[in-house]
Amino acid sequence: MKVDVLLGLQWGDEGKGKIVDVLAPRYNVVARFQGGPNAGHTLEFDGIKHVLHQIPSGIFRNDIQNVIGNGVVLDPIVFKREIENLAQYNLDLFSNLFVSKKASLILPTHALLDAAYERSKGESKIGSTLRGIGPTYQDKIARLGLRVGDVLSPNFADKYKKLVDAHKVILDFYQFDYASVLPQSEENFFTAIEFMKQFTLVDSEYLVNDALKNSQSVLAEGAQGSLLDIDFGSYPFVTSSTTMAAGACTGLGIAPSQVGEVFGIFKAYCTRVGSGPFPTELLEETGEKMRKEGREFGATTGRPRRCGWLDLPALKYTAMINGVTQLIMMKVDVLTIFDTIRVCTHYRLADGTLTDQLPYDLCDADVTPVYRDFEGWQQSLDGIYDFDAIPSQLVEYVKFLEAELNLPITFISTGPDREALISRE
Ligand code: 2SA
Ligand code: MG
Repeated sequence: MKVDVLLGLQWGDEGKGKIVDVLAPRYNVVARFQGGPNAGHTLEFDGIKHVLHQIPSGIFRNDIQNVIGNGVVLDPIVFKREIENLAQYNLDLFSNLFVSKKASLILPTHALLDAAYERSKGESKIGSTLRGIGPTYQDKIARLGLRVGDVLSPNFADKYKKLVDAHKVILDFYQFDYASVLPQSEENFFTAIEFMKQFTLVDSEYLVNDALKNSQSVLAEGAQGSLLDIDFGSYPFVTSSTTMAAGACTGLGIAPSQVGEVFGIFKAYCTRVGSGPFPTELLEETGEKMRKEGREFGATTGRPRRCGWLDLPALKYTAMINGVTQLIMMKVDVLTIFDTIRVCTHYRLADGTLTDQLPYDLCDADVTPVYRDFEGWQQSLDGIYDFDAIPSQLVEYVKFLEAELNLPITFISTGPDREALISRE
C-alpha cells in the first residue's frame, strides 16, 4: 500500500480539514507530518463546527488510527485542551490516537520567543500565529530541542530547565518580560505533560510502515499551505516546516517511493493570513465582500484573512513541486455572488514581459497580475451533487483550470458541510 498525501496549494486555509474528513473512511491511518498548533482544520457535520489544531482530522471516526508524526511540533497544553474538547463526542481516544516520541515539544518559552522575535522585526514582522512554531523548529535544527519521548525520562525536569535557562538569556537580550507569565504557563505545562503520558507515545515510523506492510492505507494530512513552505514559500513570510509533499516522507519516516496520490487542495480564490506578498490581493470592497461571503477569519487566531482572485502562476508552481495527481477545488459557492470571476493567468514584470512562473523573490519582484475574466453563474449551488447539474459558466471555469494545470479536478466543494461536495472520481 501507499501513503496518499493531502495538502494545501495556497497559503493555508484551503479547506483541508473538510476533505480529510470526507476521504478518511477510505483509510486505516490518518497522520499529521508537520506544523503544530498554528494549524486550524475546520470540520463541519451534523450542524456542528469543529476546529482541530494538532489532532489529525480522522479523529471523529473510531476505526481510524490517528498519528501525530515526528515532523510535528506539539504543544502539550494545547493538546490537553483539544482532547478535553473532544471528550463530549464519545471517541475512543486512548486507543486510536498515537503520538510520535520524536515529535518536538513546544515549551512555554517558545511562544514567548516567537513574540520577542516578532516584536523585534517591527513593520517587517512575519505575522506569526505566535504559537511558538518557529523557535521550536529552530531548537530542533540546532539540536537543542526536547522531544515527546523525553517526557518519559527521569531527567525530564532537568532537561527542561536547561533549555528554558538558555531561552531566558535570549529573552533578556530582547528585553522581553517573561517573569510575570512564565510561572503559570510552566505549571500548566507540567500538568499537560502528565496528561499526555496517558496516551500512546510511539515510534510512529514503525506504526506507519507496519501499517503499509499489512496492506493498510495511510493518508498524510498536511497543514498550512505550499506557499508557506520553508524552502519554496514566499520566504521569509513562511512557516518553519516543510509543508510540501516531501515533508510527509521526513515527517513520518516513509520513503518517497511509498507516496501514492497527492491531493492538492485549493480555494477557487486566494486567501492569506499574516504578512507577505500576495499579488492578486483585493484591498477594496470586492475583497471585503469575498471575506464576508467566505467567512474568511483565522480558525486559530480569528484574524481576518486577506482575500484575492485565484493566482494560476502560484498554483502551477505548487502543483509542480508537490507532484500533485488530483486537484480538489474548495469554496466555489463563495464566488456565486460575483457577476465576473477573475483568474490571474500571468504576471507582467517591470520590463513588460509576461510570465507564468514565480519570480525568485515575490517580496521584491514588481509583478502585476494579468487577468482573464469569466462570467459568473450567480445561481445557488445548494443541493447540487452532480457535475452534470452545475451551471455552464462553472463548467467553463473548471475546464479552463484543468487545461491550464494539466490535472483533473476530482472534487468540487460547494459549502462547509460534509455533504456539500460534487465528486467527479
Ligand atoms: P507561524 O505561526 O510562525 O507558523 O506563522 C508563519 C506564517 O504562516 C502563516 N500561518 C498560517 N496561515 C494560514 N492558516 C494558518 N492556520 C490558522 C488557520 C491561522 C489562524 O487555520 O486559520 O487562525 O490565524 C496558519 N498558520 C501559520 C502565518 O499567518 C504566518 O504568515
Ligand atoms: Mg486553517
